[in-house]
Amino acid sequence: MRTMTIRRISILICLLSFVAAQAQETQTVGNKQDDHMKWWREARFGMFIHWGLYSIPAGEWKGSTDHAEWIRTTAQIPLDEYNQLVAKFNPVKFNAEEWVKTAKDAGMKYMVLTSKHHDGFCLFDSKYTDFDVMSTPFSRDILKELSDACRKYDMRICWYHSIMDWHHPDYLPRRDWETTRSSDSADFKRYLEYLKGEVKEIITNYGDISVLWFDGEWESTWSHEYAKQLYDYIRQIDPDIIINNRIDVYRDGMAGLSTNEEALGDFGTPEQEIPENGLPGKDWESCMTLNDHWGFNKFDNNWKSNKDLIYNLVDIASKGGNYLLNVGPTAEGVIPPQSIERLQVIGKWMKANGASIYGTQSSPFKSAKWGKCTQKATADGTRLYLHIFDWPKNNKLTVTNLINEPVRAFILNDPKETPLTITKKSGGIEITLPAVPVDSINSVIVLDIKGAPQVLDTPEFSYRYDAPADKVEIKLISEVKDPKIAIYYTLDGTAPTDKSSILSKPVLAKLPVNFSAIMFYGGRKLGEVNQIALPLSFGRSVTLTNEPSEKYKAAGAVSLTDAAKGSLKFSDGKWLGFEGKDFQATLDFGKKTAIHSASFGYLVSNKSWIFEPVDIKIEYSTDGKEYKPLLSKKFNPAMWKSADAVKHFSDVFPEVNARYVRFTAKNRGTCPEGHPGAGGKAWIFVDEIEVD
Ligand code: FHN
Repeated sequence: MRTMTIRRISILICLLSFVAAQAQETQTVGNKQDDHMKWWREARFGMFIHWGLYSIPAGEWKGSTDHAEWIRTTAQIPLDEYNQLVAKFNPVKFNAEEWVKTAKDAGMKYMVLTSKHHDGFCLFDSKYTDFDVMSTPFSRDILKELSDACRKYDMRICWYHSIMDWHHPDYLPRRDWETTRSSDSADFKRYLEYLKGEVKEIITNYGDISVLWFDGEWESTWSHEYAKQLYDYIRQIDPDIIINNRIDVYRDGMAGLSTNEEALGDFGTPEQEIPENGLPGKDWESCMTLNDHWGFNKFDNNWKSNKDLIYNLVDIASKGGNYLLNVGPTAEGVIPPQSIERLQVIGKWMKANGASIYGTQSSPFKSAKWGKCTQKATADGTRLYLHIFDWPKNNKLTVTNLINEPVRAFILNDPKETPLTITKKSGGIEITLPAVPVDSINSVIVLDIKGAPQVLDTPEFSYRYDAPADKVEIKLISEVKDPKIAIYYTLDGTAPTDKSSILSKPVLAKLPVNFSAIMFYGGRKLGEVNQIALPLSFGRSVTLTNEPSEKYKAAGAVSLTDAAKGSLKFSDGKWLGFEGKDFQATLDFGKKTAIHSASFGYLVSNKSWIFEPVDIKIEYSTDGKEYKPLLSKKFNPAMWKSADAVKHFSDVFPEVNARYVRFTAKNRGTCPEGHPGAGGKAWIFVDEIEVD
């Protein structure tokens, strides 16, 4: 039994700070030549291209169909068998100019092609290896044709180059299943010289190259020392070429940002994800696929929607990043039509709204209920681009938290720039919009303001709880110095006004609490109401019958009553996972307490092995020995087909006096037949047990 008694919980809610949110000039990490990043920061949007021998099998190998650019490894193809693909590589439909025009029409400003992926095959004529495109029936230098086409259409050309190389005899380590491929004579230092030779070829034989996009840097044989040698070598050849942070060994996985001050590289590389918040002072680029694969997989029809793609582009720009969107051409050299269709929709939107992306800076707002924001400094102030995905019902767009004097507002793609009515309302600036959205996905409203943006973010509060008292102290995180700012609050969930209690010192509130606060600036309401709702069970002592899994560490039993709810990411540290074991937690109020409702959170993930419990029981006791039933529920065993979801089982019951409340969830034990994990242990992930 493991009891975690909460002595003190201090939770950060959200931030009040009077920030003159200047258009943040992003400073680079690891590279002081800011001017050489200028074009890249203004570009905001590029095309990634994964193309090579792996495009020939198109994801399929001996009956399995989920492969792509990793196929040599994921299908464990022996080298001599994989090398036979060389004789089959003949992309007769490849037309570099068509590819460039596709990217340009999509609004992309640069293209990053895999000159060599992990399989070691070079799409260019290399004097250091015959494992290159010149040994194929195609026998044309693809990097030459693409770089020429890019220059013709004023598109910047960049190369992706893999450090990891599953073909070169000197690269180590071998794949662990390559038991018959000797590594006796392998010499990694000789491989580094080969790599440097190739890199020199691709940045000197094809004119001005804008970015070197390294990858495959994570294996134990690569080091910061090798990275430094390669980096310095490149800088001697081309001091201005932009280099990503995957040349070095400090990338923190798919989050993609460097974790060490000495990390080399000009920008971070989040992959298949967008940082939750902006990264002030850092250059970064999120690379993402259009479906689920980088290299062409003819079975993968899980294409992202146009709305999601445009949302990603705007979300990334609103956080000061670049969007590198991938295409995986076929073995014939054709970009799949489903990719083209989506790129054309994005291009149409960019044609009308590109000014709200190119050369913009990140949003001055920490968050906004009405949408996303990008900004550009103007001669006498700032142009805010308000990206509206959900058109306000009454056609009134209220921009809160902004102190600045509005100058004018109009619809970005209105060539006449017809002024929209602006009304300064209590709570913010209200813009009257047309009755219908101007764009089916994302309508952009221009709001010109005087000066640099001055934003008052919604008040941020912390709260702490001293067990076993049932009171919680709520206070502002940072002192409010501006006498024009006043914060009013209520404790019963009603909307605060300037007639409510004024927040002048920490508030001691009895649990459960429903704290609501609103900020006034110069007598005018400004911003959203911020709420903190804490149940009676918040911060209470919890004892676990079974140990949670070490594999997905959370804060332990205390995470069950800390008011922080897990997301769909079960590995976010907010869930307690139990592999093949039942879950049981006993909450102790420290004394008999009147209760009337209970809630229990759990996760379902059909792609993983996380199932709904077989059943849930909630019981109560006054002495911790004899328990009586409160609530229970059985679940349908076939639930694993349901989509990923965070679920809550909650209900009310006739009021009882309890000191202990026990939550039990029965694990389904093993994954059922037909499930991807058939026979494996089933998981239960739980979070936030609540009692009021
Ligand atoms: O292993 C590669 C993968 O094949 C693909 O190239 C992505 C794109 O950035 N990078 C690596 C996975 O992080």
